[in-house]
Amino acid sequence: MEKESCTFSYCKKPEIVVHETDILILGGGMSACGAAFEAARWGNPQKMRITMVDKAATDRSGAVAMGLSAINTYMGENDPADYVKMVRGDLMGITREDLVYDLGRHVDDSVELFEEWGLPIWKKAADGHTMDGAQEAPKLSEGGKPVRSGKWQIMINGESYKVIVAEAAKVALKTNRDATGVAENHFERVFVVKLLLDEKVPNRIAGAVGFSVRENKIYIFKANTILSGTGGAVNVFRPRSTQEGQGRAWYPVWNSGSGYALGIQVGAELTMMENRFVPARFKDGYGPVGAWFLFFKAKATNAYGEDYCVGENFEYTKKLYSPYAEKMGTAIRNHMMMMDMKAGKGPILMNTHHAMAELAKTMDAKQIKHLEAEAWEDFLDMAIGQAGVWAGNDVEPDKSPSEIMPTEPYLLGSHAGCAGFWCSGPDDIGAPAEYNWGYNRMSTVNGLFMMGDICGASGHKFSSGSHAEGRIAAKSGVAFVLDNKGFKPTVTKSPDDLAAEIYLPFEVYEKYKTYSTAPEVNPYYIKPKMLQARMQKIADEYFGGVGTWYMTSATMLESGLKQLAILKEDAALSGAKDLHELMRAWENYHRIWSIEAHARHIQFREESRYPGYYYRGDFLAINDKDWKCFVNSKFDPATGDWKCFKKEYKQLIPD
Ligand code: SFD
Ligand code: AMP
Repeated sequence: MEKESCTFSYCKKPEIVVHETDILILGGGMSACGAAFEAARWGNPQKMRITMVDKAATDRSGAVAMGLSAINTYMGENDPADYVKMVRGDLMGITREDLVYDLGRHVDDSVELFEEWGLPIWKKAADGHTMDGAQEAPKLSEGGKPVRSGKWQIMINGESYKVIVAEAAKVALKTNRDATGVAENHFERVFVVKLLLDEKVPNRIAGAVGFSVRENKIYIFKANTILSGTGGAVNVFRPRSTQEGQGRAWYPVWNSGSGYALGIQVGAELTMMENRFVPARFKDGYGPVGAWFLFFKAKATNAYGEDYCVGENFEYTKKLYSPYAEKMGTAIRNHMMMMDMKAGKGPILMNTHHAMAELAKTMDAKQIKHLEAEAWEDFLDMAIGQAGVWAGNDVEPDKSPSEIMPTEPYLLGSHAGCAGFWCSGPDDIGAPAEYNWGYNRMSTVNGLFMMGDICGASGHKFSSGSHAEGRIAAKSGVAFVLDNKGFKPTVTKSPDDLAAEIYLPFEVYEKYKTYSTAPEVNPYYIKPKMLQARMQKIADEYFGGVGTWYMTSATMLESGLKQLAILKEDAALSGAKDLHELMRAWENYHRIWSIEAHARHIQFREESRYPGYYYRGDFLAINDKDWKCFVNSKFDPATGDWKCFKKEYKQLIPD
């Protein structure tokens, strides 16, 4: 089909805003809010201009939009070296221990700030009983003891978690406006479409372009450095939910792979993109299980009341996945759950009723009532839909068990997954030169930093760690700007050309919309909803989604990648009828880049490193001899080539 271009003959030309800044923070989630706070702290005295751009409203954007009921990374009495051991064990032996250690030694400072800013954190009373955040107790920074659900996790009343963290970021951005006299430096509801490389200095970031999802405006940001915290990729695989329920997934549906796509397209090196996260979740509402396993001490069993992580299942698992099976990490637990489901022993049940009966043994009536409220609040704080599913199905957690099952796969690097970019680490903990070639958290593109979900090979940061990582990146970003003070970004592509590229789906739609009677079906364009369905079907059926029980192979990947190449061509013919669909069109485009990277990495790694997340049917076991290494890749923006290669793994923290 003919290549379409936008000459604004059919759609209206948008207003074009050019904004210059020293530091450009992309995203407004946990890492970006941490970055704004820290960048202002170091940048304000230097009169550095700091700008944040979020596709949504920062108060409720990103994964923490609904709130959370636990902070999953708080060191407290623990040693960061033990944290590294836990992360290494959970991520099947391969992790960037320098990045993980660095995060461990900084994360508590962020958690203490959250409390300072008003987040209620549960505390242990002197007699050992639990006090929720409403009760008066010393702060963590004053020696208050948090209520631990697990070794690393602490309980919070977190419905307003994101609003609290966003407020601190917004205040920081305001202090930067005051320090620099800039009129506006916080752009909400602006979707970033692509990054711009400098046209004079090779491999050097120069800016980003995006569009308002509310007004007819294009934004061109020119920057000395960019800190990207634009999150992971959700809805790349066909979700388990169908029809109107498709708006529900565990991870946030609005994190659409921008984080990956923006960096890939300018040639930033990726690491461990073969990894994904398949969480076990309460069925249909996607309610998290951690609080139930760790805090309420509930046990999950098959339909016959049997523990699926012991006996024959475990013996078989050890044969293929030792010595990692013994760590009983997230992927391995999933794997054994799937074994029972495939053997017809489902549904898998979380025995909430047994757990609550056990806890109630030592409680009076009032305390039992409180316990019931906490069980509901666990979901009301972070997965409200799950509370709806319970209410709609007459489930009383103290009386009956609830079904759990593995979800569709998500790409992320801050929860129990590690897909992301290869970033430089700290220079003071003995890491090899390949791990530390520049500024902390800088990608292989000069001036482009990665944080949170997209800083790779360093999972288990969660909300608090992502915030802390944003702060680490921002401090390095400030140093980078100071060291490159004279830099003037060179972007020769005209603002009109950039606007035409972004608005192409409008032009295509307006040009052809009368060629058919139903605007959803047209030979000249594809609407975002249909394109997304096609992408999800390819990912699900060829790259190991729920439809194949997470199974794929060299031949399946090859076929799927062929289909994806055709889909990518068709994506250039996306049609959008309004700003919302324009965003959907570009989100899809970002998702396609993310899933392509994922498939290419799985294709390269000839083993099944993450059973329970995905399987290579042609290499079903783990093969440490050949594959105890990182798989990295790089797309070359000049030639369009994409290369995968091995990178050596070095253990820095002894067992
Ligand atoms: O229970 C663009 N997470 C949990 N962390 C915890 O500490 N405790 C928990 O209890 C956690 N659980 C949990 C969690 C997440 C979710 C969804 C649920 C439950 C239901 C994980 C954390 O939330 C996660 O680790 C961090 O939030 C990751 O931080 P970061 O900064 O990497 O991503 P983000 O916060 O999602 O923010 C992304 C931002 O980017 C914006 N954005 N902006 C402009 N242009 C574009 N093209 C953009 N694309 C994206 C977004 O708007 C957003 O602001 S539990 O399951 O374990
Ligand atoms: P989740 O709610 O599943 O996202 O988990 C929240 C936290 O609890 C994360 O730190 C998980 O790694 C941890 N977690 C969840 N389930 C278990 C389990 N069965 N055993 C140990 N840790 C768990």
